[in-house]
Amino acid sequence: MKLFIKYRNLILLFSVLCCGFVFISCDQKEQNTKETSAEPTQEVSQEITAVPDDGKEKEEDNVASTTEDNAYYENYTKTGVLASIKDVYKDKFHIGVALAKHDIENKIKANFVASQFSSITCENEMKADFTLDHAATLKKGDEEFPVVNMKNAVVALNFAKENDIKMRAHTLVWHSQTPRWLFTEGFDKSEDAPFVTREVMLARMENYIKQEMEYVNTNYEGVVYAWDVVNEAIEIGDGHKDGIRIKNNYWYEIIGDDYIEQAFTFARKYADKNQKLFYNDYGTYEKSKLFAICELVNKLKEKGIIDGVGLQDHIQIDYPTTLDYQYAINKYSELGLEIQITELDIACPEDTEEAQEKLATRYRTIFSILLNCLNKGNANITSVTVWGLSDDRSWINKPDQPSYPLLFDKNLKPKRAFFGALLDPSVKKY
Ligand code: 9MR
Repeated sequence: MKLFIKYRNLILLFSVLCCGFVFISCDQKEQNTKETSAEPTQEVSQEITAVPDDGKEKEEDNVASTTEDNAYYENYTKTGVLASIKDVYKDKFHIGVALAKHDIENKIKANFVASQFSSITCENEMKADFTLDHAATLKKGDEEFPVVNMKNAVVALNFAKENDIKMRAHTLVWHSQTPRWLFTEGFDKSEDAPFVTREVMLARMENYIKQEMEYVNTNYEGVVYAWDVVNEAIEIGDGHKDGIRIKNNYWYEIIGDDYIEQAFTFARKYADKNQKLFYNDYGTYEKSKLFAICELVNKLKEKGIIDGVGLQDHIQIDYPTTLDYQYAINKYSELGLEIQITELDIACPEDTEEAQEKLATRYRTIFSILLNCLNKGNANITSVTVWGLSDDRSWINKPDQPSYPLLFDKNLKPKRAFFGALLDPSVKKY
């Protein structure tokens, strides 16, 4: 205490100088952003992390606010002019949407997508169930060569190419939506057909990845910017020491522990040099899963075969907590790779005004966190994709269990959630 009194003036002077320096740096950074970003990109004020009295670092006050100029909701209600979310975030990250082929074949929806999104993902059409051609594989008669046919994905690929929209390719290696015959001797479809050896399976994996990437990159150069190389390979409950999913996972059953690394190695070999390779998963904020993913990704990073982590973010209004969500983003950021939010939706079982207003606030919170992490240089977030265009098209909206989790309603009218995602001042902060 005595020492403190003795040097009190010195400490005060030092604090004032430090504050001044931080203030000038932030101001400078904001100036730089202003210079490079064209309207209507919103400005975001960065708030300082609060440290509570007990000295433990508290949840960040993730409040990114907009200025009055960015009153998107007010403007929409007065003039009917709807802001474009992709334009609002154009200097930050891609704003994407998952689409089915029939969404794109609908002209009204397609035009709307082109006006609002800068990235698309096939909701199903680039999964192995849709890209592998059994008849053509049998016809070819090569035990190591499952034949890929991208006919289900061309509608999306053409749409992206024609409209200068980028694509996330989802997904190459997954335990789900992959036909069992891919793993059996003679590509046999019978239920009890025996599996091939590890060597044959590795050859099949390479040929499968090679064909798909070469097809996309030859015919649609520059369209795909990110590949979900491996999807959902961590399942803590399965009991593997590294958390690898072992149940109902034929890739693991036949190839073994290194199937993930093998997939990334092949993907790196055939990807275009500008394309980014992602590990993608859900429940990424659950602690043991989070640590297992970080371990896995770190190993892949050391080998130079991964560029990013895809956080699916099928979340709820009150789960995970903001603190856990923020913690997870911080942890993944420490990997020093890109982060993409790949499948965002927020389950909301009610369509009442009150429930939808809460949803809007939740969207606002999530986008605030992402934006603040990006703006502070803590996280290299390059893309945020919502998993579906409108509530009626959401995978969680089922006839017996409705949900209204997305940004637009079935008539493509913007919901309050849309304005929450824009950090509109009319949407309450949490
Ligand atoms: O939205 C997709 C739905 O149409 C499919 O029926 C389902 C089948 O598993 O897959 C859904 O998408 C999933 C995505 O590919 C991976 N993460 C979870 C998504 C929601 O289940």
